[in-house]
Amino acid sequence: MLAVAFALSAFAGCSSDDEDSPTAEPGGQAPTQQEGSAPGEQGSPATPAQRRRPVRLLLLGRFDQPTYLAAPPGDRRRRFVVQREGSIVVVRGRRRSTFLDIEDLVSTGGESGLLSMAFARDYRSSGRFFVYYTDNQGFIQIDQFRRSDDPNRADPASRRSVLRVPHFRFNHKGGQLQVGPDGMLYAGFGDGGSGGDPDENAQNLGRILGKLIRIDPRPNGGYDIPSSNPFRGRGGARGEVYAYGLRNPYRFSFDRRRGHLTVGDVGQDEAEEIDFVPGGDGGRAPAGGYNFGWDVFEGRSSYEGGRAPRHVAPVIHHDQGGGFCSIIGGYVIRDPSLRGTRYYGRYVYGDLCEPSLRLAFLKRPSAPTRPSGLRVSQLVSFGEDARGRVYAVSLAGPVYRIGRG
Ligand SMILES: [Ca+2]
Ligand SMILES: [Ca+2]
Repeated sequence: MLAVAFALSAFAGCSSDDEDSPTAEPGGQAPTQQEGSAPGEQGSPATPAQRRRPVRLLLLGRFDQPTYLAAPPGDRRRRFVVQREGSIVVVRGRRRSTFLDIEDLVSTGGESGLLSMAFARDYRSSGRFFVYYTDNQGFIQIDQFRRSDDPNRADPASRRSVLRVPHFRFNHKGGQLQVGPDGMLYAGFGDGGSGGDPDENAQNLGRILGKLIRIDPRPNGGYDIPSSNPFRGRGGARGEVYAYGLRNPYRFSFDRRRGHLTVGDVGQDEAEEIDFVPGGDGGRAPAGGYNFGWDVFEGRSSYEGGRAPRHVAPVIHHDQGGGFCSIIGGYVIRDPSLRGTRYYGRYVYGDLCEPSLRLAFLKRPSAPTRPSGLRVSQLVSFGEDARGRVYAVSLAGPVYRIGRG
């Protein structure tokens, strides 16, 4: 259902360098403090008084239809905010500038736009990063770019296509890129759109749509398929496939400490779900091969019937009757400054229509979940920076850090 609310939100884009004073949070509860306005927020050790401060939404800034936030590994200072129409803003302290502008390449109808980015594990030396967007034909495009000589600017001429996937409907465009604990690039693709997966992509291992894939991008475009991929070499299957049976895995992530995989798979008319697979020893990525069930199942309910081999049922299932419309998968919180709070080690997630951010204790077969008390309207994503700090992104403009303030 992501499309409806995306479309409703399209006119609500906000903007400008509004960097002043605490701001009322759009969900309507306590005022939100500007990030960095309190001593200790920008890196100096927290005093005992600061450690007693409540966890709140701290405003990083307002952006033009932000869709995502990320940071290069080891970069403790900068945050990169992805904007739907096709630009990336680099934020360093109170300053911000345009890192990349590819608005001429990006389409923005329906659930389209520039939807995420990911930095290569060796970004410091290679300058390589990846973007996920819908192109002017509505096809899904993953590109590689490189940083320019200026660390706060990408080189637009460095563009290389990694992967392009035809897609002919306005919805279920996927949108997430992650560099996993193994350094490989993971991407999530919707099932091709409409309702009920009419092309039967999600259960078809021969198609990229309705999947998470794992690839190893080559330095100058294209990619290799990792030898460890679960379906590599199997007849009729695409070797890129890492997990399948997905409707629209709009947001997924890995726990930076434990390697756990979590996927927020947007539901049809009944259920919104979170899928969870524990990480391997030493925080390795899960091996792959999971079938998350669509369209044999929607959430925990039977949908179209048939067989779903290797089915991994969701650990969290919300009925849409409860105000949920499009689940927004988040992150396991590993922000060291939140140790000792009920946030640390919990998985935070939310929904585009239901503004209450939720915290879950991840376990199989069912994960207990409760409201966090924090609210963000038009929630469109979470993000994580190099220090493990977690952010909530509203398509209406504000980007918040979940922190003490
Ligand atoms: Ca179907
Ligand atoms: Ca499922």
